[in-house]
Amino acid sequence: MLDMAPGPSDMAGGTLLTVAPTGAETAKSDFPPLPVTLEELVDAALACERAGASVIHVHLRDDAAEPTLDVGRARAAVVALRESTDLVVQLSTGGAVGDPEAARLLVLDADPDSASLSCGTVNFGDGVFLNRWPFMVELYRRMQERGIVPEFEIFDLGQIDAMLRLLDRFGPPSGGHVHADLVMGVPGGMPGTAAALIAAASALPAGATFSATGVGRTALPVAFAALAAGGHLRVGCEDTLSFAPGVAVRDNTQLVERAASLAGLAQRPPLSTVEARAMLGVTDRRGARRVAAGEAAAAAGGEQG
Ligand code: KMH
Ligand code: ZN
Repeated sequence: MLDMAPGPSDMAGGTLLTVAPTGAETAKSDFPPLPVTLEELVDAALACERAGASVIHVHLRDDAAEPTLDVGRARAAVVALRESTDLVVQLSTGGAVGDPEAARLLVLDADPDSASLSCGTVNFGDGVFLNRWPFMVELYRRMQERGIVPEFEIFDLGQIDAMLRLLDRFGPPSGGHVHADLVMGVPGGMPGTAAALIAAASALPAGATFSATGVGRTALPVAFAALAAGGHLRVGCEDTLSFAPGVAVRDNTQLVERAASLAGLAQRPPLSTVEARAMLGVTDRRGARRVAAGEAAAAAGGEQG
């Protein structure tokens, strides 16, 4: 008998795989595979793209491998990643715990495809990750003005209410699609459990999509729960340094490969970068720039000739 029942792939399509390769909280000296130079970042991005990633969530490091929000470095990373990969380039506006709001806003000047927008204040281990409402509004408005697609970072259930309030007061995000990333298992945030994931996913507005990442040992339970609930996956050394109990992660590619195989088992294989852009409402800024550059060159040629 033919099996005509819709399967998970019919219901939810493929899986968006985001890699978060670096983060701001782990020291290079504590975890040498962490990509911190531009060259290491691009190498990791390329390998992760080959393994199935379609989005890269980027935190920058300075020459001493310390977290930085330097706009020049951010711009260089955006340009280098666009030149070498087709990944959707998402810059973190979260930075490191304690980073000042003004510097976090300036990250948008680097002209990324997408940027993270954390939806509220949360205890973050021993620190406090501060995201005041007026700051969230400013980030959101600037992203709307500049055509930068936000990814709403949700660390706790109430933050979904803050996201809904942004949408309600200021209208849809650039690109028109709402995509949230559930960051679970942060000490102080929502736990990395299937129950918490279902509660958060159920609170999202109709038509929204979500990815999920489980920090530390919650990585696998969160990944399985996200796939079962029709969600997408974020993996990487920003969130996970242990591959299995007592076994350190080799590198970001290993985590993307594992996520891609889980997605394949769920009959929801990784989305291509083209499919990811379509889903998120991200326009290809490289294409726009190429067209603009071509038009400028043609106009200059016309003027000279
Ligand atoms: N480093 C965390 C305190 C983001 O990238 O937008 C915040 C963070 C969120 O990683
Ligand atoms: Zn981040």
